[in-house]
Amino acid sequence: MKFYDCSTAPSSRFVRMFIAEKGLDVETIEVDLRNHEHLSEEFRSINPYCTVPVLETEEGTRYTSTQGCWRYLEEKFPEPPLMGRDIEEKARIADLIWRTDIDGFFAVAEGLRNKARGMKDRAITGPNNYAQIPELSDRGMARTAVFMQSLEGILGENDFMAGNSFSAADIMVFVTIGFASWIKIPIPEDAEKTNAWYKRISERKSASL
Ligand SMILES: N[C@@H](CCC(=O)N[C@@H](CS)C(=O)NCC(=O)O)C(=O)O
Repeated sequence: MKFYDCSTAPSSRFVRMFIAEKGLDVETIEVDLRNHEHLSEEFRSINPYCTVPVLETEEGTRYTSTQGCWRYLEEKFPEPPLMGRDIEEKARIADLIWRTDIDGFFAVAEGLRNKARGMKDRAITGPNNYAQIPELSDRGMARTAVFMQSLEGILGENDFMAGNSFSAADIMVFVTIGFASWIKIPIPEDAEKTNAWYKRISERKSASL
């Protein structure tokens, strides 16, 4: 397998952490997003959506989203299970991933990409250019703050986001919180359970990648 990564990008970090939690050793190819390597003809021929992560299988098939990469790896390497062990846990994890993507990850992206000087006309990832809308940045910041506050309720009395074992939902939320630091929105100080959970996840080996 080959994994197209960018060491600073949150989306490929989702997959990097997942690979590490599975204990896999995968050939990694660094894509230089800062210098727009992802928009080159060469990379377009690998992923026409011009984004990382990309996972290329031994058979040469490529998966070009975090969800596609995760699903392939989970089915191919079931241990340890990261996307649920029974029907209810699978559904709960899928719900949390969806919610975090929309209300967390995309909220941060909206906040960041609509204002950052280096992202002029790159308000949305992909092969097409879109102009920044500064008002959307303010909305993204507000939505991110609401997402951060919601985590305490999601955790409840559990040790992990989707219950009592580590899962892809923890990776999703953990990486999204790291991404939110780019727009300087931290976990609220009084969110005790969330802060304790974040510290626990940070201590995992996969979290240092
Ligand atoms: N979040 C999605 C989308 C992937 C994505 O947006 N990746 C970003 C890196 S975080 C990217 O490739 N950006 C290229 C750009 O900024 O044009 C996923 O994980 O599959």
